[in-house]
This record gives sequence, C-alpha cells and structure tokens, in this order.
Amino acid sequence: MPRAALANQLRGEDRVTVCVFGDGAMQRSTFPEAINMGAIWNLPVIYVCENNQYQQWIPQSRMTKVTSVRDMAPSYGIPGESVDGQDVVAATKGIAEAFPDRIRETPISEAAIVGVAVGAALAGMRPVAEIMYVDFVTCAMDEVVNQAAKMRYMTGGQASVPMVLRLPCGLSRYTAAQHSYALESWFMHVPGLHVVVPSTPCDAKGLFRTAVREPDPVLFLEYKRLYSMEGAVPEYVEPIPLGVGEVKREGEDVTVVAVGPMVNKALEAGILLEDEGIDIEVVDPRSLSPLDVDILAESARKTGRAVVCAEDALMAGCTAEIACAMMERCFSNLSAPVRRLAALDVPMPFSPPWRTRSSPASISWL
Ligand SMILES: Cc1ncc(C[n+]2csc(CCOP(=O)(O)OP(=O)(O)O)c2C)c(N)n1
Repeated sequence: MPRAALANQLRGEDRVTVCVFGDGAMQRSTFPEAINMGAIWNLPVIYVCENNQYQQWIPQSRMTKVTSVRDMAPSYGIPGESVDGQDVVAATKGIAEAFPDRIRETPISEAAIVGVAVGAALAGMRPVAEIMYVDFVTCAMDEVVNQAAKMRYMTGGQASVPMVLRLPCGLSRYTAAQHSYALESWFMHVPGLHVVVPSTPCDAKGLFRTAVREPDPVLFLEYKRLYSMEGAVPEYVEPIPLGVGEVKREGEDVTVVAVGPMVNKALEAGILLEDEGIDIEVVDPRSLSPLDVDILAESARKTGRAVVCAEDALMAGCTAEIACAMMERCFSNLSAPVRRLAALDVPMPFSPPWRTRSSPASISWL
C-alpha cells in the first residue's frame, strides 16, 4: 500500500498518497505490515477504508472484533478519524444450514484458511477448505506447498495432511486477470499433492468422495463455468479412484485429451467432425496428479494422432506434461507430433473480444 508514498518521499515530492480499500482488506496479513511500515517511515499516506459493513456478502461483525479501522490506527502510532458517509457459487448452497457446527465462514485470509485446515488435518480431522478463486491460493502457497505437501515426507510417514482444498478456477464472465486463473500445472509440479479436475457433475461427486478419504492433500479444481452444468447424479456414486481417466467418447481417427471443461468442448467438436468424416476419441484424465498415462497412451496407440486441450497457459502448462507422457510411451505409433490447445501466455483480458482470442474456454463449436 505505501509504495507510491515511499517513491514520493524519496523523490522529495510534495504529495500525499491516498490509499482506498474495503473493510475486508483489514483481515489481510499484508494490511498490518503495510500500515506499520508506512508509520515507522513517516510516509505521507491517508488510508481511507470504505466500510460498508460487508466483505462481499459476509457481515463484517462476524469476521472481526474490530469493526472500525479508525480504532486500529492509534496502535500503529497514527491518528484515525471516522467520516460519515453482494451467489458466486451455488455449489455449497444450504450446506451451512445443514451442518451449522461444521461449516465456518472465514475472513478473506487465505493463508489462515489453509493454515487451520492443515492444522486440523494434522490433528486427525478431515477438513475441506475453500478458496474463493484459485488465483488467491497464491496468498497461501507456503501452507500448501511447504507444509501440506511435505508433511508426510518430512515426518517419515508419522504425520499426514488429509485435507481437501476446493479451488474454483478458470474463466467465467468478466472475471479478468485476477479471477480467471487455471493453475493445475503449478500443483502438478509439487510432489505430495494430488490434483483433481472433474468435468461432469457425476464425476465431481465420485472424485470428491475419494478426495475426502485420501490420506494426503487433494487440490480439487472446480471450473466455475461447470457449476451451471446439468447432468444425472445418482444418489449413490462410487468413489472414483485418483489416477484413473475415462474415455468419454470412443473414436478411431484422433485422440483428444481434454481437461475439465474442455471435455464438453471436445465432445461438441466430435459431433461436428462426424460430418467431415473424422472420428475423434475423447479422453478425460480426471486427475492430473496422479495421471493415468496408460489410458492416454493406449488411446494414442490406437488412433495414431493426439491433441491435448486445457484451459491453463501453454507455457509449461498441464498440456505439456500430458503430451510428453504420450510421446514418451508411443512415439513410434504416432503419425504426427502431439498438438496442444491451451490459453495464450497472457493475463486474462477483461475485453470480451480479446478474452475470446486468449482462451480455449471461449471456443464454441456449436
Ligand atoms: C486475496 C483475495 N481474496 C479474495 C478476493 C475476492 N474478493 C474480491 S472483492 C472481495 C470482498 C472485499 O470486501 P471489502 O474489502 O469489504 O470490499 P467491498 O466489496 O465490501 O466494498 C473479495 C473477497 C480478492 N480480490 N483477493
């Protein structure tokens, strides 16, 4: 926050920086750090908290005992004044009423959310934690990557973190650069984490049943656009083992490995390509770590051609790992190199035409 103020001070400029934020920002760990640094360096800043009593839809009074930033100011040695003066997801609808003792609302404190989940898991519970958008798991990366993922290894198997981290992700309307990330490859890279990406309501249930029973952390990537997808979900769904993909459409000419919402797009493409006499096989890995390399290689051996599509970026994305895994196993059966369809290596644009060009998520075949 006081970055611009530091620049002003160092340049000796006669300027004051006005830093405007919502009351939700008070619960960020960077908040006290920034205020304190600004105070000890006597930076010329006015902090303006627009306190609408709600952090998005959660009343502020439930998230903090301190409801006025003004009252916090003196503890940093700076004066404070008062001036008079919003369903992202239905996925968890009704769950808080059904299980009032087990569901917790949280402040916007991702490191603390994952931290308490890791702690509870170490203490023998099976917590399910949710980060509002996967983009903000970046604020909790130490807990995910250094604590949860490594605990079993570092304790020689004496401790484990049976935690599920639900991570809504991917493009949705106008979510732009900070709320549209697809980060599967980041987590595939970390030994000790399982990475799951369901593509249908039924798979979501079957994979979730497995995830909550896993002895190690599972990152459950929920593509936001799929929340509105309809599909039959039987009352009882068998747990789907991790590392077991599924052929969603059988075909002879080319294998399309599709991740998450790209499965539906591939199935749409399959219908169109029928008219052109091209018969595609659609394979859904369902979990990316562990990855069902056998099902991928078997399909590519049969068709001799493969395309991998996912919503994450092309550079070092999950499509690279999948394509390489196939080429390593069945290079001699392939008639052409494995091709990849992924997002452009750009932050997600807000502008609808640019967004459409940036991500395969925007493709509509039908
Ligand atoms: C680190 C982080 N976590 C989650 C979000 C998603 N998010 C965007 S606005 C918002 C609510 C902010 O509440 P508040 O600061 O009170 O501002 P208000 O919208 O009420 O004006 C949230 C949670 C975010 N932008 N950054």
